[in-house]
Amino acid sequence: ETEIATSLSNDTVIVVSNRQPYRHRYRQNEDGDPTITVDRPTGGLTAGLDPVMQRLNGTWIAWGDGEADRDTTDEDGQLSVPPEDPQYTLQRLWLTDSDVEGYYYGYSNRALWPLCHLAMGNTEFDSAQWRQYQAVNQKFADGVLEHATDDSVIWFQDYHLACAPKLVRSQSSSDPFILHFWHIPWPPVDAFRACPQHQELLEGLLGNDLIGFHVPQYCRNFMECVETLVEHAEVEHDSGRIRHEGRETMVKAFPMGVDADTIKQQSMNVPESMWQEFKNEFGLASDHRVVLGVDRLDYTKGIPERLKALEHLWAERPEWRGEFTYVQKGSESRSQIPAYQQLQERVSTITERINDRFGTDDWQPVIMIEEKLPRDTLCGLYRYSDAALVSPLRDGMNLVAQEYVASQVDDDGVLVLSELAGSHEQLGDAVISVNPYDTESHADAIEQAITMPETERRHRSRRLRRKVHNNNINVWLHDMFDTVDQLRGDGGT
Ligand code: GDG
Repeated sequence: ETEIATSLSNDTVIVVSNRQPYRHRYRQNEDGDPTITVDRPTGGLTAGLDPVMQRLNGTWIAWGDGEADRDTTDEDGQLSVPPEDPQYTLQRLWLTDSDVEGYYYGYSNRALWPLCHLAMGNTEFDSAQWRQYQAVNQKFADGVLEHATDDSVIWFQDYHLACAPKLVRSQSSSDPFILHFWHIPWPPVDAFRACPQHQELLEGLLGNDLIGFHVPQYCRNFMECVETLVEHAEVEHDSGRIRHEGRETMVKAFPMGVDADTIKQQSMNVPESMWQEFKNEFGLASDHRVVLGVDRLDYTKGIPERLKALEHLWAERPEWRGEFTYVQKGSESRSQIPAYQQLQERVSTITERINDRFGTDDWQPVIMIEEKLPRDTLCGLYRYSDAALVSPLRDGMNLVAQEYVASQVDDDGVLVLSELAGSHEQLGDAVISVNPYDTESHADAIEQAITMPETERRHRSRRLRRKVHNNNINVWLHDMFDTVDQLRGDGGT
């Protein structure tokens, strides 16, 4: 049971995110007639929050997209969800194509995403896109203003909505509690000050009562940015309290977890025969070992670096050729953006090079899977593969690492994890740690993973699973809403 925060009564929570938890689409049925289908939430956050919202009967505000979405909502853009058993309100906002281009594919993903991941070479700070980002933030704020009351707890998600908290704060006639969770890293001040809009972004976020990041280092970076770049802001580093324009904002780390019990159950339900079918489908011998990677095709995930480490291993230690196959589940992402197209080309080039260089008639070293897999297939891949490589160059948390751990119901898989991922803070002492930029030691780490003795594998896996279960998504929600409770108490509301 997900029991969160005592003072939250029904109807008070308003979640605001770019993506919606339910999406409608027109499809043709067997008779060729158009029917409307609904996509269930699959991502970690939407899947984790949906049951909470069902219990709290709140409102979820998000970008509605397309004809079927319009046709399933009332004239105010509202719909009760889940469709078969309505529990809370989904409030859809409509964006124009130009809004989406400027706000989503523009400022969010060409400026903020690379900036926060320190991929400075990929940043574009375009003033027209910035204006559209602000305008769309105003649309989200307008959506919130229609629902907000003194009792509301408004919960913004992520980097798409940095300006909205201040807009709501300054335009609302009521006094809601405003909370923001930032899912990606916050960069050090030396990098952040390069952003021409740094002042507005920081002030936008200071409209919140509470800002959550995954790890303490991102909190420290944020506080240092405020201290250096916002005039008259007072920062109390130890307590995480910031005073600005007569109000207080609290900054705190809440390391996000996964729904470990459900993942465990799903993995236990995947029979070994499914794994054999999977191997057949991809031409792998039944006794063949598999090393796995699961990522969006994003330049922050360190995929070329990982492939180069594998190439180094097979080149320098030929005894490993034919011994295992690397399976990369790589979902296409944000392909309208040139930096993503370049990354996709780089990944294909290196993959082809490795397969040409070492492949034989009965062994293909690297297999790429592009299609989105159903959740249980993914859990099967996690469970039955021999090791997983999670090597981001920078990553807010990385849920794949935690999902892999939660799926190890046989306690025999090994996780190789980048020191530069947020999840390394919690899992670091029981994984094989790598610096993905260091090709030689990265290759050593992969070798260590596939040669690890059984007793050590079991020992590490048990420790990791305990950590992932002890810090699951419910614990994350509890911690955050406990803090909300305390702060609301402080403010005397
Ligand atoms: C951002 C931050 C932070 C992947 N392929 C399939 C599939 N997935 C699912 C995974 C996992 C999710 O996608 C990816 O989550 P990550 O956390 O690894 O990465 P981002 O997408 O970059 O997420 C990140 C996160 O927000 C949460 O705060 O951890 O740092 O960048 O859940 O399982 N799911 C299915 N089929 C696939 O083929 N069903």
